[in-house]
Amino acid sequence: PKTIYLKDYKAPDYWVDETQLTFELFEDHALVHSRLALRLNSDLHGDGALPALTLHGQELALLKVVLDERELGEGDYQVDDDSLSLQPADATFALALTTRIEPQNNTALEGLYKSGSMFCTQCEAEGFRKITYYLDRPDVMSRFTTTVIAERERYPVLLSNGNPIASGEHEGGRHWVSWEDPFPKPAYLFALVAGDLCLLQDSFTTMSGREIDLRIYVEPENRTQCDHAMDSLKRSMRWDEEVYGREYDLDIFMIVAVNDFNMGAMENKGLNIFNSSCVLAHQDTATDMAFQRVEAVVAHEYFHNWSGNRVTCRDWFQLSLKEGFTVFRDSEFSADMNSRTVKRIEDVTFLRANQFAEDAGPMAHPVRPDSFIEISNFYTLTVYEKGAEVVRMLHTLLGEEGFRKGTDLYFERHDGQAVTCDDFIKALEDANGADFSQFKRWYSQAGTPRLSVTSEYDASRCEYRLHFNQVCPPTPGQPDKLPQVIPVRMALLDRDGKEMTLRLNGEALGTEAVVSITEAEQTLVFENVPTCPLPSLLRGFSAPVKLSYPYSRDDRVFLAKHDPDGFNRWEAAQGLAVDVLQGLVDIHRAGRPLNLDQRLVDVMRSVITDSELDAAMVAEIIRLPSEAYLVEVAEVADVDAIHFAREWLRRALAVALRDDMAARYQALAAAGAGEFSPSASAMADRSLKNSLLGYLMLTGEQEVLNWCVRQFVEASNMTDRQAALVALVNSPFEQQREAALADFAERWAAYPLVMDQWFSVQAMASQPGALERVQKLMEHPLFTMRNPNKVRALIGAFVNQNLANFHAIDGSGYAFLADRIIELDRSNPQIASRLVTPLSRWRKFDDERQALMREQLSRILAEKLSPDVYEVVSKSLA
Ligand code: B3K
Ligand code: ZN
Repeated sequence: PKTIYLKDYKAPDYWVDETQLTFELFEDHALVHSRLALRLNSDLHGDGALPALTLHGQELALLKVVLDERELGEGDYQVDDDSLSLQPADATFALALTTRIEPQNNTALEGLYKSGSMFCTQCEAEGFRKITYYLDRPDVMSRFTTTVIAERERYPVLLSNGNPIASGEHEGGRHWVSWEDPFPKPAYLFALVAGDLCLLQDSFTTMSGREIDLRIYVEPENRTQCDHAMDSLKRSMRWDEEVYGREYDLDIFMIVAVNDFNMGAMENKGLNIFNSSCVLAHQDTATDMAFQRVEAVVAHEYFHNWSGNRVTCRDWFQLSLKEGFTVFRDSEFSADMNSRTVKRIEDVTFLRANQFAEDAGPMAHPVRPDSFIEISNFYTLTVYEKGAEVVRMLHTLLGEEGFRKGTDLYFERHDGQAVTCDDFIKALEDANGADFSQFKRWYSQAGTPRLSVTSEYDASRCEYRLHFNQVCPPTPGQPDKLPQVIPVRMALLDRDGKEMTLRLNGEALGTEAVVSITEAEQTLVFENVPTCPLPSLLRGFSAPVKLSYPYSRDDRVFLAKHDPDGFNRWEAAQGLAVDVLQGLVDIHRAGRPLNLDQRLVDVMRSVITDSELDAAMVAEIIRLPSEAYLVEVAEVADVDAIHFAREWLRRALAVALRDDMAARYQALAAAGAGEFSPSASAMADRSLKNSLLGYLMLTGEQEVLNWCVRQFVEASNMTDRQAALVALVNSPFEQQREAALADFAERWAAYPLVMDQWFSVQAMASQPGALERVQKLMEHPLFTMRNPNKVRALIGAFVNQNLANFHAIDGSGYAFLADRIIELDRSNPQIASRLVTPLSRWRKFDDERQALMREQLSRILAEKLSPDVYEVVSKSLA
């Protein structure tokens, strides 16, 4: 496989001004007729010399080639596995092609494929070349007209991008619909759907008074589960107008839900295609978490209409231009719709447990990568989540208003263009007179910077000094790093937890400030500081770095109780819990008995009994750091000790806080009884209630078991029911556990997304024997390796979330995963490649496990592999 480099970027030799497509869909094949209006790129070829035209194409049968009305013979063009080349005779010309493809055999779910009985497409990043020969690169933008022809009976609904312009009947029960998209777009935004779908319809009036037809298409049995997605869509449209001044541009906006989909959703122009897991939500079948995910993904895809579609990427190295920005936009939307602090805590928790691990592993790459073998491997946490953090820092540095001026200029200047991350930065700079040249290192340097802070108080001069030291560790291909711009939002607290006025270089900055750390070593001297303060640093996680400050446990307790900043209160409690857990891991490894630090009990009790505090915040504060995060922060991770210590601490806390937890649980259960409410506060209550139930079940009391069984049986919604199931499945009460699982499966067998939860709950259960259970579940009639959601629910959950069992010292988890990767690579390389991640992290573990994991990676590498899996496995072993 070949490596592609950003430095080799060249503009295309030809443009495609018009793209006319006709699809004839049949049960055993499809015919794709394309008619392209091509034009020489005269910027590159001013002398008029005509280079050969080379179009991308894969897995296509080429039936016909017509150049300017003349059908070409086989000697007139060259075809290989990846391309079609021919020699044009004029600077502008028309090319008509017919290809034959077999969507029903497309198991990679890229290009045109079948999900159940429906035809659908996924073209990003390079799937369009599996439909027809084309200049399949994002800087080639074209106006598309698409006609879809299919049997009316089976496929009454025929959709593509843009507006419907004509339709009609053909002989033999076939019908057709034509669609026209007035906005030039790259091929990756093309979409087509044909199926027997039902429709939820609504409308939205834009800020300029235009009425938009909103449509959600789903399979008939899912009709009642679309209201939340529709509400989320309307709120997203309003929010993008209010916050970014962005109005929707077509007359119709469609969402289609499909069951077989490699990721969450896709922002095709005017026709978003979604994994059904990111559309469907009803309280009987979906958890509150699923509701929030639907809201976030609907918003994300909608926001792409501007950040991605109207302004798109020049090449795939610029992916974060649209993804980082759009993730930032959707997370701000969710923050505005729900609790801002809780949303930030969730995002930061996710980033630190997952993206930090990626940044520290063999696949570490900059937000704007320099090279890749397979672009599908670069839809990563770094490009998405770290990319969003980079945009967030720009927002922090410019402030709300400055940032908006910058994005206004960006959208205005680049509307209809395919641009780069540098163009984005340039617009923000130009609109604000700012200089982000050093800041841009966030785009080019991989790795998570470590920011170490120490302090000194000089009582005689009333001066407080903070010393900052930043180091970014080496990553593959980048041994040495330069200092980055690190915005640190901070305050100084006095002994009562009150914020002091900050004074730097004679200037008063108020009680909270953002200071930019730009040097490897830097000292800030705060003046007029009357008493020795406790610093509250990196509030709201103002930069994606690993911060360390020598807080004592008592300092953390103080901050957890008194920091006026909610995010840092949580951060202090987390820091305390991490510190306690790391201590317990060490004690356990030394073979000594564990003991409980009462200060943690005290912090937990104070929030559990605080009815003023947002219940969702309480739930976040009492949630212990995940095993994955503890692995990430360990030098060499002892998974067994981490699992043991964490479980021990959970149980110890449950015992110590039993009465307070029980009282709060009972109160919340009573308050939530009766009618289901989808409100944010009801969700927050459920979240806390269920977290308490999880703890209480660890006491092993019969009385708690009764509460749990009762909640499972009487729950008015899936959140409560599933939480009770999780608690039962992780409990030692075998009979109740098996009964609940059987009952759940019987009740929800007809709901694939609910059954995904059922598979996951079991895959994540930490008792010994989990692998055998997973293997047995693979035989379950509702399980299939062909459906990505099922693979993620069972295999993905086991290898990513059940660390103690996956890392069993006999190597059985590793061998199992390697087998699944090899098997899946033959049908769906993208999904197979994602599954390599846990094995790629081998450097984190002890020698024995390292050897076992590498052995499995080598075994995979010895197979005939897709470029996807080859890239991740070979880089993991390098
Ligand atoms: N842009 C798509 C991701 C496509 C992934 C292709 N392998 C979804 C999103 O980020 O909105
Ligand atoms: Zn996206």
